[in-house]
Amino acid sequence: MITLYGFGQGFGLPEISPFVTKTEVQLKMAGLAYRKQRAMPPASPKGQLPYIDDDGQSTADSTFIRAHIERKYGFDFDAGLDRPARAQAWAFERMIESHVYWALVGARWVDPDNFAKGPAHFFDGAPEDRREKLREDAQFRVAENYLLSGLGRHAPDDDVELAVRSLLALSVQLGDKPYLMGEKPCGTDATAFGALAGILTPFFESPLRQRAEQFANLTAYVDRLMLQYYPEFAWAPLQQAA
Ligand SMILES: N[C@@H](CCC(=O)N[C@@H](CS)C(=O)NCC(=O)O)C(=O)O
Repeated sequence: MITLYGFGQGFGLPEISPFVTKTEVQLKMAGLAYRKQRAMPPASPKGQLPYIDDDGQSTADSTFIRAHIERKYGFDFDAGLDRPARAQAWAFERMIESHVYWALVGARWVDPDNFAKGPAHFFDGAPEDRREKLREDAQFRVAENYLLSGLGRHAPDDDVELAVRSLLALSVQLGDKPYLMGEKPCGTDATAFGALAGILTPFFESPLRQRAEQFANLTAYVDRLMLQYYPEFAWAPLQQAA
């Protein structure tokens, strides 16, 4: 049995972390049974979530987990795609994880209002005399990573402009297809869904979310994949809200 370690529900999402969402959707795509357990990043062999335990074998990092599933269970997430299409899917994945993701981090962690209503609550259970310091330290550390990612150097507005270029690329790639690479979901759909749902969740107000909402095919895509992979989750369709 596979155990997936993640943050769990929150922020109007079935899973707080885009990377954990990616892995969870890929487990569902592969039709593998799993149980999910809450954890915090220091518990992971690589200090980040997600990680999995598969019959005593620990694998950390969403891409290595995907490789583990492909190797151990013989499931090809990109079945039906030729080599150029696989390369294209990988390039989109890297764009999402190395670029779009950081815009999401900026909106959640650096924006003071969003931080206060969201990530600050990770520390609610900490001893009262240390709680505020832990919050400040964590926000500082994430803001520093955001800066080092490159995108944070352009905050507060130009970072959104750059991220929107990537959202436009995703929107153009999706077009009026059901999935990014065609009629069937591929591995990168899990990545795109995790990041887009994380940006579009109504829980956080942000210029990034407002701009993302302008891409009607991306909002419809998130609604569709939410229903497909998390049918039990109470998600108010974005298309209705628009
Ligand atoms: N490359 C990793 C990235 C995972 C990642 O960034 N996870 C975040 C949550 S979304 C995390 O655990 N951050 C805690 C930290 O970096 O200290 C993957 O693909 O799994």
